[in-house]
Amino acid sequence: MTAPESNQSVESLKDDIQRHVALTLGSDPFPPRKGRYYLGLCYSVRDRLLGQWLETQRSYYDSITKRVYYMSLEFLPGRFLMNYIQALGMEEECREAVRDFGLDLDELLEEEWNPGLGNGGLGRLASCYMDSMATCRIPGYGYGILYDYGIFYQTIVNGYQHEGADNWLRQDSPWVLRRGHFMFLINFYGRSEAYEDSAGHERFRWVDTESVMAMACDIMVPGHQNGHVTNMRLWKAISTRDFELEHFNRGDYIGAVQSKVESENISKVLYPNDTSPRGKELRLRQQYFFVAATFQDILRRFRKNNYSSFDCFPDQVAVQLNDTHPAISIAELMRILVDEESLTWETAWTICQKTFSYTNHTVLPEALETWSVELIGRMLPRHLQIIFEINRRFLDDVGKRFPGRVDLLRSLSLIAEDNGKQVRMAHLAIIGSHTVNGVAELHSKILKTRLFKDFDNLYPGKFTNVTNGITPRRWLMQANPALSELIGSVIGDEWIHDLSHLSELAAYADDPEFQQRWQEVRKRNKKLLARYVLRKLGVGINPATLFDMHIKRIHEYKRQILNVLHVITLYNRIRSGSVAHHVPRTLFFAGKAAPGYMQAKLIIKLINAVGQAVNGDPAVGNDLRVVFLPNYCVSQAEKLIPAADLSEQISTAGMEASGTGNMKFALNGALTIGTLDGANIEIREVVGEDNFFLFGHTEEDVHRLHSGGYDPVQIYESNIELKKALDMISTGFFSPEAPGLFRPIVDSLLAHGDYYLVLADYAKYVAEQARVSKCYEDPALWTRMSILNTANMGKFSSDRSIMEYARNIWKVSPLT
Ligand code: C3B
Repeated sequence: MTAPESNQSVESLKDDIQRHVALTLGSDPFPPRKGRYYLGLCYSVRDRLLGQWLETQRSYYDSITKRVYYMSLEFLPGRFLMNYIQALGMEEECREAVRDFGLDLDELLEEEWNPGLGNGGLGRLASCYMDSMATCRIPGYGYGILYDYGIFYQTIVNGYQHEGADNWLRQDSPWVLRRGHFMFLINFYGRSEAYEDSAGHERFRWVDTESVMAMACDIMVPGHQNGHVTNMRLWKAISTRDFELEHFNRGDYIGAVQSKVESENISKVLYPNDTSPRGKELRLRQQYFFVAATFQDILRRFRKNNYSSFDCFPDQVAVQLNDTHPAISIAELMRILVDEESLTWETAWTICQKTFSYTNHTVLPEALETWSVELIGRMLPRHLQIIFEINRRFLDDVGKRFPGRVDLLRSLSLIAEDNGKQVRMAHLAIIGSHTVNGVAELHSKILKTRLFKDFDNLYPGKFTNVTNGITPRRWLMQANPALSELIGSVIGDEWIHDLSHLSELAAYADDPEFQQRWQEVRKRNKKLLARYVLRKLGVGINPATLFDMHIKRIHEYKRQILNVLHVITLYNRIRSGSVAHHVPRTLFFAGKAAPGYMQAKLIIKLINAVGQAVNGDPAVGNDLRVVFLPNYCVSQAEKLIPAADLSEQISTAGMEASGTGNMKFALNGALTIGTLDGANIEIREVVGEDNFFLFGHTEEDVHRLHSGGYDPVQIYESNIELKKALDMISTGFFSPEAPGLFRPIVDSLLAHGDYYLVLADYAKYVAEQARVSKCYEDPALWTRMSILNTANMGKFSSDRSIMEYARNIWKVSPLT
């Protein structure tokens, strides 16, 4: 008698796990140990995916299809193991197999380190998009850098952020496939040399360069149960032989090793500055390194198809620039086409403009990348020449169309002159691309009407919007199995592929039985989180309280301070007994501050100090708790979000380009308290005004207040509760050991003009929070609102975003 198929597959999986433990890891499979069996399972799952991956890559070649190159200096994929298991539809099988060894799958999953190859939203978006490209069968690749050290590991010591090294590759990752045979030479420095070609034309070549090799390292990104596996290719810097030889010949052994190490530094570490680039030489090297390697790979594939001319290049290749980080691509493609392929400037430029599209992710002025002309000229001399030539032709053209408008030339130029000569990378990206998009409707509107207004006039139709999205596979199915199961039990599983199906849940919003099941799931998730917090922090929290979460990078524009002021206000009300009835809350904060961003680091200290005061005050009891969870990352978000009641999306209007955390919360049934900013606006539109807690000044108000007349001191003087909260911060109530510690925070709000308009929004925020509490006291109402949030989030699937890019920008169709 043959065993049923499932038994067979469980048995063969078990064999594979043990085989890998013994033969791949060289470990004794007995007794089964967690760490080893985790790896054995990884390799066994990977084996099952590799065939599909090879098949997918082959199908690209066979169908000679146009492919998308998603270029991003950051990716935040989160853990892979469960993602692969679910993509292959083998969760039950895996659970059973490891159970037979006396192990628990959920515990094994916790063994995996998060690849922290990104800072925050931009990197996580790139990973959601990879997931959707695979699931929607859009032919393409992700390209980036395999950093040895990802975003730093955050610990909190005495309330302060400490940064530790994130050596995620210390133990080889089972997911990274190193391709020693895909190596490209990357040049830097040297000079541009003019020469005459055989036809007597003046041409240029880049000579006397220093070089480094880029080695391809691949990570598979599977679609959901569709056999399609997309490749994410990350480059690692490897020193070149010549480089070493030069020193060896001089007998300088140590020098040879040192220069090897120095050249490999390029892919050593991710820059940890979210939204504010630092003009560091190594960062520009990283950008060009990954751009040059990627373009050699693109051209290798293009040539494989034996095209007779480059004219059809844009029919084969679409390159998406994820922010300006890869914008040097435009000069690089021009260099290849003009210098190496001998195309005319005009032909090359047409090809460029048809190939590139650019996504802008922020309007914060400090975040717009510029590189000094001096630095580019030294590191990439030929590229600087090309950038000047692009600019010369561009300004010529503008000058002809708008004679006498010197102001316009100055505002559009690729070169800014006010602060030493700087190349504006956003301008390069705009003029070298056929399409520029923002990431939410409001943000795209700001690009057109404020930041890049003159460009929009110049190129009508070039600017467009693609509202961000998130993958429902990771952010609902994987992160929230209990809710997924409940949803599946009433509307089936089609939402996994087509999130608009969630709308069928709306019919159950008032159904008492469904409401009860919904509440039970949410309660269970909150209990799981409480257990996690107890384990991690040793702090007990009560799952019956309102879970209020503010988790994202720490930045003044995200206004964690506004939240803290509300917490202090609640604290004061509880202490003074001025609220007859208080709805108990637990405040969750998590997020990293850029290591050099002192104000953000002080905010972390303040959150922890307030937490210490509140949590330790017997007068408060269980009514208010504040926890700061260290080392926020994708896996931690997956634990927090399904347990949230309230999602804090309280940035100054106009400053958060989109946000994607806001979407993850609403999808999981949390209600949002938020400003009219980024994608909040569109979330509120779909979930309905009644199911969203709105407050605060609009983007236009902000613009007006910034133009003059805003007086935070007057607000401070006239609001007793606000004044009290601020005075407590500034006089050392939360820092008795160093009373002046938090002065810089209060100074930024009072003495320095409160640029982020915290005080301007305080009263409305506190009032809206009171409405939150009131609604929470009515479980039937709250549950209805929660169900309707989930039900209406279909629009925010990254599948929808990716299909918009594919149709409107890349002009590619899904493979059949
Ligand atoms: C972020 C923005 O701050 C978010 O509003 C947005 O949702 C995401 O990008 C994705 O579009 N962002 C970032 O994480 N890093 C930057 N350098 C710029 C923007």
